[in-house]
Amino acid sequence: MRITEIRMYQHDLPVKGGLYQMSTSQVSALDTTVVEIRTDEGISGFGETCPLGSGYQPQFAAGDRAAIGEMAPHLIGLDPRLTNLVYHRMDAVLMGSSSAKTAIDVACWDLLGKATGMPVHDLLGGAYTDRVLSYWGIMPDTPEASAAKAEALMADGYRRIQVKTGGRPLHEDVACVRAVAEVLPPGVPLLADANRGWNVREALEFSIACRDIPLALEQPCSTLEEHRQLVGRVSHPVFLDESTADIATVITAITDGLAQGFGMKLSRVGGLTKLRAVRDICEAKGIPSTIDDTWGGDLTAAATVHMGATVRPDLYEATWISQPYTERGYPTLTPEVVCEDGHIAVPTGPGLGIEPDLANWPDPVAVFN
Ligand code: 0XW
Ligand code: MG
Repeated sequence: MRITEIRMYQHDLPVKGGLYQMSTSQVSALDTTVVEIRTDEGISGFGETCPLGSGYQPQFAAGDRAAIGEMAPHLIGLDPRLTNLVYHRMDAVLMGSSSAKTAIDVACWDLLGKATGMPVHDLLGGAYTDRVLSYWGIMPDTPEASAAKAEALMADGYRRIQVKTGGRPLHEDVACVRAVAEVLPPGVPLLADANRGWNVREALEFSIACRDIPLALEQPCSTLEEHRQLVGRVSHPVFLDESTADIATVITAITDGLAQGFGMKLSRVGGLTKLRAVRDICEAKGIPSTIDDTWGGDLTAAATVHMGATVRPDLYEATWISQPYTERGYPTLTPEVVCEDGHIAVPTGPGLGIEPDLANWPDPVAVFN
């Protein structure tokens, strides 16, 4: 099988309710890029990359499209089923750009699955479950509203809660997290996710103020060096998210005791090929992790859910997908990947198990052949 053409599509995914807010950035619509890899055997594979605006990670949508355009001409003629070799070529052509590489890498896994008749979760070693747990990030609000939201989420079947913190006076974060903790049933994991919004002093103060609450701090500070200063000084486990840009950083974070868990994102580490390695390293070291992405439509959701289902259950935290937060996705011919009762069904068809409805999509923004 050979790659004959690569097409790139663009969609806008408006945020339900108009705004998604974190400590240091907010977005109202997400600009997503879908890659279609066409082959000489008449089948196509699809992948997607959808950064959370341009202020969340170094990657941004227009940059991703430029990066895909830089790499695509060099991939024509390769066998897409040989995912490591395709990756090697992408790395030879362009440094970094993990989120652009994700769209291409996932499309290759989709093709490998379609070519073999196997769903991606089987290619990744097999799924432990046919539906994965999801979780919800409660945006900054009053303690009363946050607690009410947490109660509603419990009634909806969610069993893991993030409270977004940072970007406001620390005592407000403490009050909110405390109010949410009070209404959560025992055993429901609670994370205070500052999305890099605190300095070291704030992270230490928050942890001291919440010492009696079982929770984890998710990406409290910005840099690895700041997180190094938290080791042995905070009362809570730390989950790293935005810092873990690649496999080497994941290894450092584990080895140096900087992270007791990860909020892991597909397009940050560079696709299923890289995330599979991260999954296996975490398993070897006994480190729990979520399997998420920054945003995206059904293709991204399918890719993360396939991978999430293959994480050893005692180390699997949950998979966040953007569907409950997105006004409208892009047309597909298969049922949408949706979160119901706080869980997401793992797609069963070959490859990603998602078929885009190309007849109802806009024309590609670029075609490479
Ligand atoms: C809750 N998320 C997975 C969605 C957004 O991408 C941010 C994020 C996080 O944990 O930071
Ligand atoms: Mg996070």
